Amino acid sequence: MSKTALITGATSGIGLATAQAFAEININLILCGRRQDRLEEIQKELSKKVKVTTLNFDVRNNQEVVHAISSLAEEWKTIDLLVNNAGNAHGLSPIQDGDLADWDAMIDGNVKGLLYVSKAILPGMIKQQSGHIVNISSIAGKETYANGAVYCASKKAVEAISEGMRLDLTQHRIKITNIAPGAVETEFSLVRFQGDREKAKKVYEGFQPLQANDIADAIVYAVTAPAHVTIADLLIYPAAQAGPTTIYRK
Ligand code: NDP
Ligand code: 8X3
Repeated sequence: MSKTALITGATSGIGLATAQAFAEININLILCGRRQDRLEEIQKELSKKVKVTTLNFDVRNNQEVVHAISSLAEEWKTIDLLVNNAGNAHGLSPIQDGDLADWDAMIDGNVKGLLYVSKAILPGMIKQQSGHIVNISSIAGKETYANGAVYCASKKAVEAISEGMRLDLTQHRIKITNIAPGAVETEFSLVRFQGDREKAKKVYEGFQPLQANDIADAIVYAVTAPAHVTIADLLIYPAAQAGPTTIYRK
């Protein structure tokens, strides 16, 4: 029987590429995000291959999360795979100049949002005694870089949550995969720099960054591993990258 995946942040970048890759291997999709027009467009595209439904909610709002997930029709209630991908960086500045709204957006979205969604999905997985959660962390979760303290803190939290989830949920036959990408060319930098296209473009200049489908390939590898294998943690760089801010550019 086909599996069902719920993917947060499926409206662009890594989440969208993962949805497309899952559709290729016959995984039915619950696509989540806030941009309704994109959810509808992607549903239309991927429905040609698998069953697709969409949920529009902000991961920062637990009421919205609980309402959306509990509103799923009976045929969507058995969720085999959860990809906790929604998240972004907001701003890049020394801690003393940090903007409170940016801090809230990162801590509430990248950390609390991931927890809220997991909390809503876990009772079903525990009841089934099976499941697989993929948490999208970052190189920022492994090493802190200047001007990125709060984003890095949010991703270090993701790393700790992945470890803790594995410790608590392995006994329920739920696998946890933590994936930490380096520089991936998505809308990530556009969001970080509040829509400044010039600034966002510069992040990826002079080297070949990862593309969203490179990370989707790794997610597919993790979720299709044999039942007795857990891919616990992956750090994935573009070939030109050697550290969070060490990138060899032409
Ligand atoms: P994008 O900006 O392209 O995608 C972010 C996705 O998250 C969008 O689909 C967006 O959907 C969703 N999202 C953001 N905030 C919320 C929210 N509050 N509620 C619901 N959905 C939200 O970036 P990426 O694909 O690059 O980012 C995906 C993940 O990968 C993030 O967790 C990011 O931190 C991580 N990452 C990215 C790297 C990179 O270099 N690009 C490297 C390492 C990790 P919508 O706006 O429709 O809600
Ligand atoms: C995204 C990669 O290096 O901009 O998590 O933090 S980085």
